Amino acid sequence: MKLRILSISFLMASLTACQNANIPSTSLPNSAEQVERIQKAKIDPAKKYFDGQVNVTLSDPAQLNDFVARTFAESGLALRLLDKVSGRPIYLFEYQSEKIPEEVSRLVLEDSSVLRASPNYEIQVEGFNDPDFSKQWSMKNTGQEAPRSLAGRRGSDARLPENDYEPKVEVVVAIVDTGIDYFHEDLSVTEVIGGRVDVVGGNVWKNPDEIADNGLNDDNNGGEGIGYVDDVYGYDFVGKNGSPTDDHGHGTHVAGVIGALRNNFKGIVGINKSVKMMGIRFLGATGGGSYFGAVQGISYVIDMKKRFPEKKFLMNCSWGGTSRFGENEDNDFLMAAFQEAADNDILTIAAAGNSSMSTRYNNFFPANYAKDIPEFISVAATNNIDQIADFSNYGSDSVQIAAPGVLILSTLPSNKYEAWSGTSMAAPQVAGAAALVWSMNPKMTALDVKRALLGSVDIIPQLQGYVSSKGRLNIKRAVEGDMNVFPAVEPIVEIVAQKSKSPQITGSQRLDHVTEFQVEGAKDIAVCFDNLKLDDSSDWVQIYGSDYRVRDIITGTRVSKGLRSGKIKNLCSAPVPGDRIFVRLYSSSPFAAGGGGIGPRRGFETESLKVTK
Ligand SMILES: [Ca+2]
Ligand SMILES: [Ca+2]
Ligand SMILES: [Ca+2]
Ligand SMILES: [Ca+2]
Repeated sequence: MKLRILSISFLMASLTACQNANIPSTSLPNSAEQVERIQKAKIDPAKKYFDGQVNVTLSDPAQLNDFVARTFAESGLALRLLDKVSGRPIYLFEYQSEKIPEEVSRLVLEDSSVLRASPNYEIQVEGFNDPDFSKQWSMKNTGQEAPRSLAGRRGSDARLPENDYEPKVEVVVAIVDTGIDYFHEDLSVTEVIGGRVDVVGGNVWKNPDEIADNGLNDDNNGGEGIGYVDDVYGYDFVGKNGSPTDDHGHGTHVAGVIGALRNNFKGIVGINKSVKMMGIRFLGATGGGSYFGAVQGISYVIDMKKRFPEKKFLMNCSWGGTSRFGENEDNDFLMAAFQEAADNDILTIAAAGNSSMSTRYNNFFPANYAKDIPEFISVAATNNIDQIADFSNYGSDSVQIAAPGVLILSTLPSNKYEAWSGTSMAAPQVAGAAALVWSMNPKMTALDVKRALLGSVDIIPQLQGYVSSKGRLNIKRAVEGDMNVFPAVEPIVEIVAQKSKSPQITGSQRLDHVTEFQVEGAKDIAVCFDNLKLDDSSDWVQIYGSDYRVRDIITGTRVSKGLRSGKIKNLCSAPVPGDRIFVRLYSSSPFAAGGGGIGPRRGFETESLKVTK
């Protein structure tokens, strides 16, 4: 393997010599160690220097001409003096060669007259040199306009720390999605080796035990006869091959948020300086896929975790649907897969969904597994003034945290960039933060990482009732362990007795009835039911405020689960902002359709209003 790289490096050097006939070809030995050093130097995207320049300090200024002559005679390197520091033997040379400045520095250091030698590094003003960082309001909100949107509010962002945290342990983030463009200029560092593109650095996962493109399952993973052949960057469960490339864009967008390369003079800034992103492709070119494919992907990740127990594993799941994989939680294969991941200390971060509904009573999977699996986080989306995004699902017990998810600029296949919106874009902010926290705290469990994230949120009043942590992700505080001592300054909550009854629905009656409540001076109001009876298929209770935006939907399916005699006590709706709340009881179709007779009475009785002032 190393020999192959050697011969190519050598070939490149010879070509250069031919192009520049006046520069003699190098006689420098290309030791394996040297090649490795060059590779290492090249793969650090944070280092940017002036090509073809080197700083040299000599022990004696009188040595200058002899030094230049010796260098040319011994290594064929023609140095030309560009500049010097007056009164000191410190020189800036330029040279013509394919050699990188690190290599030239090491070479001239061997001369006895040289005290110091180094590449001429560029100095940058503070902050990131990535050209589009200023458009990433989600990372640093300066009040700039989000692309195609209104001006934001300073600080309403995920609070990206600008420190380059060096990981203490390797964290693998499996992006269970449409694949990843793992050759993207802002995700990995690539080189052409032996006529094919290879990843030599950056934030893309490479399976160390698998040899690419040899048609063999070198690490023998995936069981006998059905193993994963050439799975270097993850696996493609749609195409059933080892190249999870992305022909949709979604997975690559997610990847950019978590680990776009920082300070590489390209594109955007990811949350992690160093992370390994594994492509698990189970969604095809149209963005569609099956839960079965998801289970295959999750099982692959669990198997990899078992092979590399010292590494930390996370999964980002920016997808979902309203159906369970099985009829109930006992027969839900998808939930069982996530539970097995949790049992193996894998933390899953999922998008809460984009249906503007409360997932407290409505299904949305996998996000709602957060209700049952502790090592699982459901993420809602906020906009650039820290409001819940108008498309975002929410739930005071079903969704744990909010993160920026409106017009998020990130990577797309073929070195492109675009701003997309969705809880899909919010989840990777939390996944990226989780990777960063875990990389700095190797002793943490998946559950510890989740606690660190939820405990360090910025408490946002307008997120009360929408996410259980009551706040928006703060990456800087999470990685610094700056936890909220008190959960929040609790708002004044008043319980206002409010007895009222809806009309009773009986038999095959149709009904559409709205009950309105008002409490002067209220910031938000939730309605609490004493008695709620609804039919599984045809009855709905919608909760909305004076903006007519539905904040909660309660259906018979939800309230009848686990209840005796279909009656529920102390069920409160999601809160509605403002001083008015509307409860709409809606019965769409005859109750008797299935039973053929007169059913029990349905409707609601309210007990109280929960009012925040
Ligand atoms: Ca394999
Ligand atoms: Ca192979
Ligand atoms: Ca493929
Ligand atoms: Ca970048």
